[in-house]
Amino acid sequence: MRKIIVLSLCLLMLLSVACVNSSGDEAIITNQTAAPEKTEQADGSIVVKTEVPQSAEASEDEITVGTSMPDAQPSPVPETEAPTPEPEAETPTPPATEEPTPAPATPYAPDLSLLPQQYQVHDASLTEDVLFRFDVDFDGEEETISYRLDFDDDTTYIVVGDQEVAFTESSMFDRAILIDLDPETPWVNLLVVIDWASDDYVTTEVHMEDGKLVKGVEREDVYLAEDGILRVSERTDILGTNSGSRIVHGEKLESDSEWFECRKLTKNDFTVDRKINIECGILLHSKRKIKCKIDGNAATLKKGTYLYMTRFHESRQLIEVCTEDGQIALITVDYDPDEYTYTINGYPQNKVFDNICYAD
Ligand SMILES: [Ca+2]
Ligand SMILES: [Ca+2]
Repeated sequence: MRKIIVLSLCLLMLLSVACVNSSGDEAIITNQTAAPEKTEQADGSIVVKTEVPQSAEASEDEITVGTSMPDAQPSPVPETEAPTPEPEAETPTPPATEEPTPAPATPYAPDLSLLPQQYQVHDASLTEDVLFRFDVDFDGEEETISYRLDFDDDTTYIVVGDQEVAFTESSMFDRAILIDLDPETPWVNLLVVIDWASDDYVTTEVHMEDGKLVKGVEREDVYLAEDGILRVSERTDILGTNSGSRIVHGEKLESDSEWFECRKLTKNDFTVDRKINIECGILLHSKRKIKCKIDGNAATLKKGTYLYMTRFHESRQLIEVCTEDGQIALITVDYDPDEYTYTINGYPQNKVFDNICYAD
């Protein structure tokens, strides 16, 4: 019994000490695990009592001890949400009554699908004729295009409507081509081809601009090829009387190519017509070796080669030839003004080929 009393006193002392410590270090121990409390039962067994951990709310209150915190603000009472008004039915907006933008006026143009047209003079003695009827200045009125000749003044007059242009010292009016060379200009073009001598053609572009009949550029022999493409043919005296052509376009009758293409020979020209082509100087026979370029490399055509010219450069300083066996070669050409002749490898061309022919 005495032993029990002593143990009880000891426990009371321990509890009082623990209470003092817990009130002094309240803020500190809240984060520590409290030691389990042991109680000895009457039968001598010891019961261990474990403290239930304090709630987070209590812990928070304890931590705030001694700390200056602002007074807690009352929680705002949530306002009752006002009912969302039903959206009003959308009133259809009437279409804006804007003035309709006038579409850009489409420039008037006559039926250009009727062009090109070509008139070829067949009887040079006729001085009055109708070449074309066409609205050449897009004013809705058709003009008559005709011509007349003044043999006393050696002048050809081209008449368009109530206006005319004169070609003085003109040997012969040969043909006219009515064509639209530029879709941007409100007029069509008349190409007047005059033969000033024997097959020396000059083509002049004529059109009606701002009510006036005006002359434009001049070129040599402009004609409509079989495929309807406009080409210009030019003459040359290189390797005889030859001509070549290239495509022209626009009102300036310009070309994209620097080369004039000559007539290409067919297999028949090398077989059936071979002899006559040699006699006419179409197939040339070389009397000496000719320095040239083949596929960009320096080469030499042997003496006795038969060839013909396939192209000549607009500078008249370079020609392309094709040999009888199909080789394509470029030959440099010079002009000797003292001898009025072209030279090849320093020799007059008639010393290089033995059958050069001239037509006039
Ligand atoms: Ca007109
Ligand atoms: Ca035009």
